[in-house]
Amino acid sequence: MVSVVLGRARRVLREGMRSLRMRMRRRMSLEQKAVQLVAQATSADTSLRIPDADGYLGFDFGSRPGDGVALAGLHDLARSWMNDPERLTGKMPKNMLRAADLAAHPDILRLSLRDDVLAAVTEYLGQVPRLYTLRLWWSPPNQTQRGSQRFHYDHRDSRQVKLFVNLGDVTEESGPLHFFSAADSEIINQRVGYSQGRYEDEDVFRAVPRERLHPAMGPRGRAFMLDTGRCLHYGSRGNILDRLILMASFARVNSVDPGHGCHVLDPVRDRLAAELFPGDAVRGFVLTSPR
Ligand SMILES: O=C(O)CCC(=O)C(=O)O
Repeated sequence: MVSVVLGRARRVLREGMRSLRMRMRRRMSLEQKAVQLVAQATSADTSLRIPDADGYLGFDFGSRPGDGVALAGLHDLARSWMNDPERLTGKMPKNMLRAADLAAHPDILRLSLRDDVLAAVTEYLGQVPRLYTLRLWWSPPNQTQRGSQRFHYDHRDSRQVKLFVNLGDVTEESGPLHFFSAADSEIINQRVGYSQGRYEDEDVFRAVPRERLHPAMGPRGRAFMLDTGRCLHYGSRGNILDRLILMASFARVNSVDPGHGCHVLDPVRDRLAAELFPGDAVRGFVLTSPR
C-alpha cells in the first residue's frame, strides 16, 4: 500500500517537474524571440525615446494628419458608446472597449501599435513587448477616492510601459492621470517605503513636494508613455468634467505577473494579427497571448 502511494506521488512529482521544465523552456525561447526582433522593431521610426531616469515621455500623438482624424473619430465613437449601459459597467476608470470593436474599428489597434510607440517601448524594455491590455477609458464626474484613484504602482514587472492618449481635451477638471518621475518616485520609496498597496497623499507629499507631480493634461492627441511600475501615479480623481482616453499596456513577454488575461484582446489576438498585420513579425509577436 505504502509503495503504491509513494509510486503515485513520484509520478505526480515527475509530471510536475516535466511541465515546469517545458514552461521554462517556452519562456526562454519566447524571450530569445523578443530580443531577436529588437532590430526590426526599432528600425522603422525612432523619433520617440523614454528617458530612463524619468520613466516617462509626453508627446504629441495626434500631429500626424491621418492619426489626428482617427483620434477624433475614436472620440466620437466613444461618446456614442456612452448611450450603451452595458459598456458603462465596472470600476473606475470605466472601460468601454469590447473585443468585437477591434475588428470593426481597426484604427484602435493600428494607433496603439504605431511604429514610433513600439520602437520606444522596445528600446526601454530591451526587448519587443507584449500588449497585455487595451482599454478605452471613460472617467465620469465623481468625488470618490478608491483603487487607482489613490497613489500606487503597477506590479506586472520591474519595468512596464502604458501608453495613454487623450481622446478629448483633458484639463485639471477632467481627473487627469497624475504621476511622479521615476527619480522622484525613488525618493518617495526611500522616505516612505516601497509598497504594493496604496499610498496616503500626505506621506507622498511629505517626501516630494506636490509641485513635482505631473498631470497628463492636454488637448486631444496629447499622449504619455509611462512606466507605471516605476512612476507612482493615480488618475480619475475629483472629476468635474469627464475624461476619455485610450490606454495600451506593454510589458516583457516573461513578466513577473502575467495577470489574468485581457477580455478585450484575448478572444481576437491571433485573428487580428493575421488580418490587420499580415506578414508583420513584430506586431504578430506583440499581439500573441502573454501566457
Ligand atoms: O488614469 C487613471 O484613471 C488611472 C490609471 C492608472 O492608475 C493605471 O493605469 O494604472
